[in-house]
Amino acid sequence: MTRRLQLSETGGGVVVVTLDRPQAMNAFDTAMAEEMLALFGTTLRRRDDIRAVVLTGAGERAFSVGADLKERAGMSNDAWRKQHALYRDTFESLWNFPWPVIAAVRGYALGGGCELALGADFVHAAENAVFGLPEITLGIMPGAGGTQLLPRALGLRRAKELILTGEKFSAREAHDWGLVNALHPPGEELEAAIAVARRIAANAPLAVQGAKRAMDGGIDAPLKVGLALEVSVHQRLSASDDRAEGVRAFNEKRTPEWKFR
Ligand code: CO8
Repeated sequence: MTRRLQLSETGGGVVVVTLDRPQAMNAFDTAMAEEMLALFGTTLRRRDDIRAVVLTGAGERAFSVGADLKERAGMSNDAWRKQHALYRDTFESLWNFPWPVIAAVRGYALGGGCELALGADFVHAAENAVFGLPEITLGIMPGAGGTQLLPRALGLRRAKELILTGEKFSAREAHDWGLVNALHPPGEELEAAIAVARRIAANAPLAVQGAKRAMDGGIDAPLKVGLALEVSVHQRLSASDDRAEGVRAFNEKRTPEWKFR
């Protein structure tokens, strides 16, 4: 079976993961979900040279159009439930990934494809990107984080309108509403995302992981709980070699050499 994901090492601790089914607009079938779960749940997690990941789709037309509706045609309820459990595990492995994940979106990001972008830490998009959660038009509802992540990205009232109508929205709207951090001419979004990933990867790795953990863990907690989480993560960094190296390098006017400890 052909591989569904391609890995490209760009150096500097940044890996690009490409959904590689352009003939199917990078639709997610079971095999793609299994590969992604293995990648984010195990393979990339175990590598000690990773500092940031860029997630993108092959071809001009789509980041991903979500679940493969051809594979799903005629699926029994039981097979559907099992596949959805796999999709959830796959997305959990992305949500819990310890390093920043940046989505570079060109073309359609629909259904699970939109949820994939929502599950990344942030998104850079081509001006031609089209987003949407059309599940409701298919007799289902978003089930890979969409009902929770879209309201957090856009606000509840706008998310309700989009999810309950299933209507698509443009890259410009996604940018204006806060889902997309930056827009680029089509074809330039990937390099832009890699450039941001490289800037992140040049920072102290424990500090990057810690800041991400504090933001993700605190955003839905009461402020006092979030602030307490920040202190506890910060205290662990205070005892790190890289904390000392950062200040030393500043005063010696040189680039720090991080040890990840
Ligand atoms: N699955 C399988 N094939 C697809 C999908 C899809 N999701 N979307 C498009 N295709 C196929 C079409 O069937 C067509 O194939 P063929 O050439 O063999 O007929 C080909 O791609 C081109 O599609 P169109 O002819 O429709 O091209 P258009 O330019 O007219 O339209 C669209 C492109 C707008 C993308 C349109 O195809 C469309 O609306 N597709 C459906 C998108 C959709 O509804 N996605 C949501 C799926 S449900 C879901 O994702 C639930 C998430 C589950 C958990 C997370 C899993 C990742």
